[in-house]
Amino acid sequence: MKLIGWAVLIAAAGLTPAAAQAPQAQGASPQAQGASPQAAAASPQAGPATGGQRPDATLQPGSPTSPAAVAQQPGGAADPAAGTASAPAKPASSPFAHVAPTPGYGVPDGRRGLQEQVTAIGEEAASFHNNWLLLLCAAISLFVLALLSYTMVRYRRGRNPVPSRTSHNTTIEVLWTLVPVLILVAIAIPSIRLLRHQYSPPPADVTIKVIGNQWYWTYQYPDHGDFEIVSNMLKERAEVPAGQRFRTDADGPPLLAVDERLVIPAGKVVKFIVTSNDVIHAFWVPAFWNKIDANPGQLNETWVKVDRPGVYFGQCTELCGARHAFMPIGVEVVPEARFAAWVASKGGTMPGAAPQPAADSTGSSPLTPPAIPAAAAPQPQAAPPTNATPAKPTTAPSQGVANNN
Ligand SMILES: [Cu+2]
Repeated sequence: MKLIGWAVLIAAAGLTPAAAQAPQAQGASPQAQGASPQAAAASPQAGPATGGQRPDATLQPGSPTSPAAVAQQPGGAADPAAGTASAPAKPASSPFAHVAPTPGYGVPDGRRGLQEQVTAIGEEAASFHNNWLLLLCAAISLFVLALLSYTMVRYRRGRNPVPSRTSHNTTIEVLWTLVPVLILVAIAIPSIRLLRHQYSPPPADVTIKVIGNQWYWTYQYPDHGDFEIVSNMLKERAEVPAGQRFRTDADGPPLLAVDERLVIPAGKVVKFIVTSNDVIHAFWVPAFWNKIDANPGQLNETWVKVDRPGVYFGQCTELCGARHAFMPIGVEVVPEARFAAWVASKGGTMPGAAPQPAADSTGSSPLTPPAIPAAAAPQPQAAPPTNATPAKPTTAPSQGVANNN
């Protein structure tokens, strides 16, 4: 009996750590929930605790969930596995010199109203809002206020002891039916025109897959060697251990600056395919006007064409959990030559470059799957020869083609 008892104890001891780790690794809900009240009030302290279990905990179940150590700083596709070492991330991204944001563009600066728009759609929408909708709303409100005031004063009981018994007035009834209809038509025409422009994108020059995660963003560049960028919010100097990267003014304002920006070329049509790995997030960059939900299991599409190089910040705009407020979006628009340099600094290739990206070519040639990943893709994808390789192209390119139209 004693032996059996010991055996049970040992078995239990062996099982417990695994069982205990599972919930932490998955959602980290116990830790995150516990820390969340503090996190909301004082992001710094709780930040490392919850932010730490982001990619490594979910992607690599075996890795030690050392939250404080993992912290931020993924440094792109090459680094996530590194996990605990945050210092090496900096050298990886340092060859490409990022620019500082320009005040007044892409950054909230205390002004009221919409941010300065840098896309054609944004300009059209902002003009529609500022020069038409707002004026119309103001005019209607003032008219109704004036009518009410006049009625209250002119027809008050003291001045008008015998009320009118009028029950019908054809002219007024026609007017108060017709005028609202005309107003709605006057709103609908520019509104539908704007929607048409927004949802009939020109052919995409660059396609980027945007993935929301609790609570950070990943950006994949399927046309450029299929590399991936992991983007986390930068914390303040006092919030990170010595030696780790913290936010500076060149990175951007607090709560918006990120360690890895989403970099896109200026003057090109960039298609964003937006989805999520866990819950519903929303991708929103105010200066671009676009806002679209990132739903798990669904590909949404939006697009931008930004001519003005610069840095533009946005945020997740769907309440997605304890650290929803701490997953900003930083977009850097760069001239095409600098975009190519940035792609190269991330280990990617430009579409025209000598080694053809694997994602595009495998879709049309499932017969020779092993050769292409071996030549082009530095990813661990190369291992599964027949099953995994065709699976990926069939989903990704087919969506791309369908969405191109
Ligand atoms: Cu979110």
